[in-house]
Amino acid sequence: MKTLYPEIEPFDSGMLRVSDIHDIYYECVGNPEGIPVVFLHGGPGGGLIPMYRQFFDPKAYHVVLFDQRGSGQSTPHAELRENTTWDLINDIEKLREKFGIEKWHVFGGSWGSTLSLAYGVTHPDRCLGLILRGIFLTRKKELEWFYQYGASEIFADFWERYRDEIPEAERGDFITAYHKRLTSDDEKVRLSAARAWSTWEGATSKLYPDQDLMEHWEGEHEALSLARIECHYFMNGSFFPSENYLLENVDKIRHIPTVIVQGRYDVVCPMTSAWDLHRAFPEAEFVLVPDSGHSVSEKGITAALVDAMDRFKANSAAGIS
Ligand code: STX
Repeated sequence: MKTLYPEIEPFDSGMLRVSDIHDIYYECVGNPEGIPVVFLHGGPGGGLIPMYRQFFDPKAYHVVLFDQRGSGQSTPHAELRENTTWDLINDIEKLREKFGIEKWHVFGGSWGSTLSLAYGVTHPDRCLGLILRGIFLTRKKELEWFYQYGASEIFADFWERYRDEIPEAERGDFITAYHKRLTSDDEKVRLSAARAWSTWEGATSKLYPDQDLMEHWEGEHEALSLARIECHYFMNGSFFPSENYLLENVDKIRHIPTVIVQGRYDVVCPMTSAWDLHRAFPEAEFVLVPDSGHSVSEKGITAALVDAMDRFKANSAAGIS
């Protein structure tokens, strides 16, 4: 089974001004002359961790990673103004132009898969390939499953904290109730809601709950950006013009070499969405990992992603796109 490439430091990093208020942090790893890849992290609001650099053979790939608006080291932190899906797509284009890249592979999991699909249907000519993991189409039923009722039945123990943050009278609509608190003027209210929201996601991301992951999302910086930005996007239908926008537009990307990697026991983004995408986009390779939850750090998911990137590298060397 394949594992991650060794830890690696960026050969370049910096801040890029993308609006009157936002600057985004970016970093490049690997070979500056290599095959270009852009890495799209989850959430939205999840930010980068160093492990995301390690899916790519550093001799073969030039990987550009960045913290989406308000996430990670991007500033202002956890900012919701001028923060929409379309702003992020424009930022990806600004980065592509900054590095003089004509086309690149687009690699994203979870919300990163959503954003990869949205970027693909908007700029199909810029995509060499799409590598998508833990498919998330941001439809109402997906949000209800995770934030209202469904996942609550499987992770009843961790659900309590998420539930108890909200008074009973407001539990008919958790996302709205959380939004009120996450945008409160009271810093304590914001932080408490952010920690409850983010640790729910951290606790449910792996087949076997991982204490380190939960502690990571308990951190003030991480919890605030993940919770505030996710909730802001989900209150706004992720800024898509229609509920089924990504599936309705899938024909625009069906010519792009694509791999879909999905964990069967993904409770954050259940397999139905990956399956719907597979049915709508049968040309894409569909890899179902039998013993994994949602997280990119599940061994089977990591192996499938590294393998997909190694195969794209081999095809590219052989002159096959
Ligand atoms: N959020 C889906 C998503 O993108 C509903 C996601 N799931 N877990 C994550 O992101 C973290 C890795 C940021 C915890």
